[in-house]
Amino acid sequence: MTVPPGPVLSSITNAIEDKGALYLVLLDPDRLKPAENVRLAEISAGAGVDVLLVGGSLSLAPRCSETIAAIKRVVDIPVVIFPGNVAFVAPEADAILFLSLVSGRNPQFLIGEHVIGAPILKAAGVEPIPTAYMLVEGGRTTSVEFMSATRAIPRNKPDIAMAHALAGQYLGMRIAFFDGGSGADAPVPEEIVAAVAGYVDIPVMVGGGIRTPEAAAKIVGAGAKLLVTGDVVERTRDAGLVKEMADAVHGR
Ligand code: 1GP
Repeated sequence: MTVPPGPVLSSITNAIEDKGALYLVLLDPDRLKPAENVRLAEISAGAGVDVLLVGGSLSLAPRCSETIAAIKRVVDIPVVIFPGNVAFVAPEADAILFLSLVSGRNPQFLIGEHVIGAPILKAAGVEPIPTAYMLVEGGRTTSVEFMSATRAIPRNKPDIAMAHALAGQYLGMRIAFFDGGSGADAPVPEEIVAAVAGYVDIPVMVGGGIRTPEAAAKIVGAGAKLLVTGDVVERTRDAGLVKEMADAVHGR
């Protein structure tokens, strides 16, 4: 029996068909207070962002649920958890990226957190979106790399990236997410994005170190269907820039 995609994944798939590529903004409850993230959510939704991600690497403050509940009261675009670990599970979210850190060899982040989290998600009714998560060297040691005790894929090894994404697809994952980590010096190379996008059948998602509409357009031009920014929106809080980023992703 094939498990059908849930409503959020279906809406994302349909929106990709419609728009070509989608723009996702990441809000981190550890970095900003709930009210500040709500403001960024409003700016994002008003500027054409397609999906909000909420999460990060640590969850030092137990604010994920509170932040998501507050965001859900003011925006109607999907709110999806981007978890660093099982502590991020929040029943208020529409869905969660059910990430397996396939670029690493740490069983905790390949399957361990998932076994703890799966029954919690089922009880909470949060849709899991099975996602192959791959770190790519971004020029500095990222929080994810340190917290997961894994190594990133070298920037000059598209063949390694391709094999990981295909393995994720063959394991049934629905998205191949390549991340340079928040604040990466440089985004995931276009060569990697193009090589993977031409090789696998699942949508390629890219994040980490994307700061300009031009950089976003290049990554989408290389074949990314889902593009994530966090840091630049958080730092600038500039609705005009968010709109320019959204337009670049949507090819306008
Ligand atoms: C990090 O891909 C996200 O996991 C976002 O990265 O904060 O650098 O935009 P930035």
